[in-house]
Amino acid sequence: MNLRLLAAVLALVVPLGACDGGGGGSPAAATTKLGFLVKQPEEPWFQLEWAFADKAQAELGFTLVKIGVPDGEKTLSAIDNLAAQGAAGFVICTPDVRLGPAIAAKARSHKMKLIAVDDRFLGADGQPMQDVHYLGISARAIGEDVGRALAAEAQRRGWKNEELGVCVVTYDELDTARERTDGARAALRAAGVPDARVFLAPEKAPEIPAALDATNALLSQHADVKQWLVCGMNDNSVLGAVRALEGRGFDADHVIAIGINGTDCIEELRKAKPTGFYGSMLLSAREHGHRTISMLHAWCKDGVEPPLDTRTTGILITRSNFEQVLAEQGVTR
Ligand code: FCA
Repeated sequence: MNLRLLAAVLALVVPLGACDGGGGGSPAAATTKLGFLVKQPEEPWFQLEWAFADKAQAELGFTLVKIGVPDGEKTLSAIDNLAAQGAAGFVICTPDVRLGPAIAAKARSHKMKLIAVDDRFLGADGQPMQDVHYLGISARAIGEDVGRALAAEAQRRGWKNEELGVCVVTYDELDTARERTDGARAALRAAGVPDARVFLAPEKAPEIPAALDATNALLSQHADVKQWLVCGMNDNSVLGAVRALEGRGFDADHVIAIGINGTDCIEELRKAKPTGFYGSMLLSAREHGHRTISMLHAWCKDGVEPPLDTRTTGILITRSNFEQVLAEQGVTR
């Protein structure tokens, strides 16, 4: 609590102090204001992106405005609001990738710079907007890592590829989600798991309750399966599936589930009694929060344009190494 308070106080004080040193003019005139808009501010992943953006603010001396944008209306009014405050640009994880053209047009109308993070904008033609600067994960490769890790652990336990079931919690509306689960499926196939053992559970939203519902529907159809592998687009999708499996009596000995993010499963991995949630691909919230806003800052302040497309990697964390890796990566203290 005290640390949080200290962080809040620093966030207010540091930008003014920092720009006193570098700007030359009055502090208010020299400070660049930047926005960071995220679709699900309640998700630990996005809270960490913000926390790393806060660090960049403290180091570089700009003013950061963080806004949660759960829907299209809130997104467009948040951009107007930023413009009214004199912001020079913003980083955004949009609540809907099809808002891309509207967000880009609004940024242009206000002469604001823009970087999309995590979820890539789609144009009116349904294709990624390649002219909008983007930083996201190497979704296919990270999904493949999940598939390989699932297959390796199943093999270690002596599970038979022809008998186990794979529950793939899909969210195909989002390219980065589809690429992740497609990658996992491809790696499982390459490891010898027959396609006929792979079952899809489409979730309505990338959230625990939606994944739980989707998995329950799937499990009703496959009551004969005794050992399950689980993958999905992120930790919450996989956690929902693990909860559904627990509801039907499947414990850690009968489930191997691997998430993506690594930030939304910390409590799960800390549980004294292991659950079916075996591990996660830890993404770099530092790159997504600190690097995006730093690139935006350099672009707005010094005219240094960032690369159009930047991709980040992941690291597998399990119960045996997560505390150490999370601490090394600056996710936990
Ligand atoms: C998407 C997901 C998040 C996170 C991010 C990198 O936005 O919804 O949970 O995985 O990509």
